[in-house]
Amino acid sequence: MSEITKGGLSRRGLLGATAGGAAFVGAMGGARIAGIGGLAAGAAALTATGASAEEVGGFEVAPGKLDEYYGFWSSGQTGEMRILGVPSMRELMRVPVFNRCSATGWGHTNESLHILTEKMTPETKAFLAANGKKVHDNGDLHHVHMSYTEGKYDGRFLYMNDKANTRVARVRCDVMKCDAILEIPNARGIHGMRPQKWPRSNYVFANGEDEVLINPIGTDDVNDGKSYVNFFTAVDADKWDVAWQVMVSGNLDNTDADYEGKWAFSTSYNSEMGLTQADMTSADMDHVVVFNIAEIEKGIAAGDFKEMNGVKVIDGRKGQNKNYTRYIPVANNPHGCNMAPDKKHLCIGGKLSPTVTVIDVTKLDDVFYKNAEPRSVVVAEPELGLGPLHNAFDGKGNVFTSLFLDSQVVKWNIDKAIAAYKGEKVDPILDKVDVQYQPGHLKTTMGETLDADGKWLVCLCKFSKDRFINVGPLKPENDQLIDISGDKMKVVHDGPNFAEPHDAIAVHTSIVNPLTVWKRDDKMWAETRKQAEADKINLDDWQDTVIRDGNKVRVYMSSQAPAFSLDHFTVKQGDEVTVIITNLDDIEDLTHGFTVGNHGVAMEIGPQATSSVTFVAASPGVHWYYCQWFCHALHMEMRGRMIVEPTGA
Ligand code: K7E
Ligand code: CUA
Ligand code: CA
Repeated sequence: MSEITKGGLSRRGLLGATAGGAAFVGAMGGARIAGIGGLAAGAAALTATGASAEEVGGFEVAPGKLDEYYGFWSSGQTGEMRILGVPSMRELMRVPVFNRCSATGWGHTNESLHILTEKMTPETKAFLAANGKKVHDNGDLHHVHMSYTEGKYDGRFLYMNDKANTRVARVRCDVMKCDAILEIPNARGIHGMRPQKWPRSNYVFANGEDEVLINPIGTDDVNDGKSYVNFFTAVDADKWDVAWQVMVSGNLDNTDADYEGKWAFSTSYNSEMGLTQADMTSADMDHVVVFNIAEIEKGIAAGDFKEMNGVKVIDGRKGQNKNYTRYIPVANNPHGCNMAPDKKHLCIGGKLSPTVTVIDVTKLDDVFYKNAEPRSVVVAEPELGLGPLHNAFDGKGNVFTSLFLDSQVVKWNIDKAIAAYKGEKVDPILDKVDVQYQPGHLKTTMGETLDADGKWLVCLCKFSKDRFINVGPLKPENDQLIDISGDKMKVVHDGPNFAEPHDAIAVHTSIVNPLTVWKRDDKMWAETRKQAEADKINLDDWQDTVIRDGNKVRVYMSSQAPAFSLDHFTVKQGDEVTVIITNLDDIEDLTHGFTVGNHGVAMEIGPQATSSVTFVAASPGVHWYYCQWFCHALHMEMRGRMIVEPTGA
């Protein structure tokens, strides 16, 4: 366990991809971190820049050349989704989802507010109203996954969770914009999230991590864990509503689904239902909950549910003697939950245990229907190192597991682990490589699909410490690229990243084909179009009309580089002003913007898109508006005046 593999140190041409970077990098060769504490001694090896692409596994993508994979990254508490190129690790785009965005106006435009508020619980609406807000300003986006058809990515949608405010969201892959958000009732802290893999992503499964009082506060003892439950949610991915929920014993951490459409699985680190950390880690064993999809659907159809806040809830707690759930004991405080593309093996990261538990999902029927002992499905439990969190696959029977405490990635073989579990004298571990430092998720190219190709591994390290020039007490994280095409893993690139990418997927470019220009009739601005039709405005044509409707004023304008159709408009102090802009440019990469000075108003208007924003013109005077996306040689001159006449004038 304490063995150190110094895989490919001399080949770490860390600055190979950066232009004119510092001359040397202190590559922490044999350095590892003991626990989360200090940095162990490690003689800094000096690595020269400019290693050739061949030497470092061809990760370098030359200027003008394109990546082979789209990397879709979460961003943790930043609340957005990011698109990176793999293997270049170049950040290509940020897609605001749960956060607010200064550049695009997400969380501020009427179109985004519609998406952000459409499926909010009454409880949240009341909370926001009491706090003078329309939307939450933050989110905690841990997991991003693409929609599947028959176990393969189908390029339709990306789904993601918000742990902070108990939501799931969807990003359209044709335009790479969020088009739907759903707050999950009953549950708290949606953490683990996966789309169904087979036959297609009819469901998006979403875990509640935090415990919820069963009865209204004041009814039971709030300091007794027995007063709490947790919820597993199946979102109907097409209707974008909750299909059903299952009430479970213990909390839920990470989740995955199988490749046959039969099961979903969730790890639980708080089977104790403790309310303090000491209590949550007190037992020897926790469990993985197995959800039997067909039985749950049958139970719902047969009316075996309780309606809670408009959701059909099945009772799948321990001791129900029904076929909705089974609880499989695993070592204390498990974390990652990853289904191998061999369709057979589910790998559970031990976290507090140095092992990964391997479950053969083809044996689950016996546990549900033949009373087999729950642990009979465990076929391997290799000891891999300290702090195993997540698992990734190469499609060749091997697993890559992140070792948080050891700061390593371990490569091991499932068949060998099964043989060792049976008592054969084989070592399942094939290789270990140091990573810098403390890895969480790690992802292989196409590794969560039947197309796993075993080319690249991205390891998302929580700490970067000495890997980059010091930017102050708050450091970036370090997303490392590892070449896994050979027998030995090779770390080939360091990628600083801002708070806090937990997870990522890498999807081959052949699967994703976004538009370059919006379609004029896109449903993103359907509500705005309805209003325009009522106002007898043709949004598809040049518009420069100001419509007064009591103290509501709607300003319709279009944009074509380098001008807005209106170089000024006049409103009265106290008017509620809605500015609706259609970008009539239909050229690739010709985005305009609209910013009103000193009004906190800014929005993006993509080519052929319509965007709108509403505010109260409270301060009399002349306020300049301008285009904030560089669009033309006369971009600076693309501006105009909002004249606000004082009340009584
Ligand atoms: Cu391990 Cu939220 Cu997927 Cu973070 S979780 S690492
Ligand atoms: Cu239009 Cu800048
Ligand atoms: Ca526990």
